[in-house]
Amino acid sequence: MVQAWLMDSSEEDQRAPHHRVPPQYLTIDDLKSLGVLYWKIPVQNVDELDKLRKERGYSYEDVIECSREKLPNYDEKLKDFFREHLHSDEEIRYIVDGSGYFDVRNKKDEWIRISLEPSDLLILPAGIYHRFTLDQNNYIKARRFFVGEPVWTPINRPADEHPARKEYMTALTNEA
Ligand code: KMT
Ligand code: NI
Repeated sequence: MVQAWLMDSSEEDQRAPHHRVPPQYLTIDDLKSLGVLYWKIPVQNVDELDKLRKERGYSYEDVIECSREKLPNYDEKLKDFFREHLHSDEEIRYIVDGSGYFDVRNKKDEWIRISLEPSDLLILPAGIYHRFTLDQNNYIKARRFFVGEPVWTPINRPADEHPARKEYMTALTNEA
């Protein structure tokens, strides 16, 4: 099962797990309450992925492979991924190889670390502050989905006045 936990406050090695002591895990429902959606879809289960794609209108798809060999401007890109930001659209990643961490802010503005591996599909809602890092395995390959023409632009924090942020905050407040 996907693991998610509250991070400690150490700024050291971003690729380390950064558990609190003792570890504090979160459930998929905890993630859901932040608008973060998760599915485990075995790589051979093409039908389930297809169904989700149709339901959510994901018309665009490509693949991103994060390794020094495969990702152009590797160092710069990884630095940008780890800078806290939001997007005006969902960020959808389906992991097919390797592993990595998506960090998202909870309602108390603490970091939650979500550990992803093959078969994990994660959807971050538009407007959530987040970041990504490789873990100590230093490799991930993911399928990216998008509704329409993709926009990958990160909007770095602070972006509290951004319409997507405002909408996200409203959705969070209305959530029970
Ligand atoms: C992103 O936007 O942060 C990424 O695409 C990271 C690599 S995909 C797991
Ligand atoms: Ni992002």
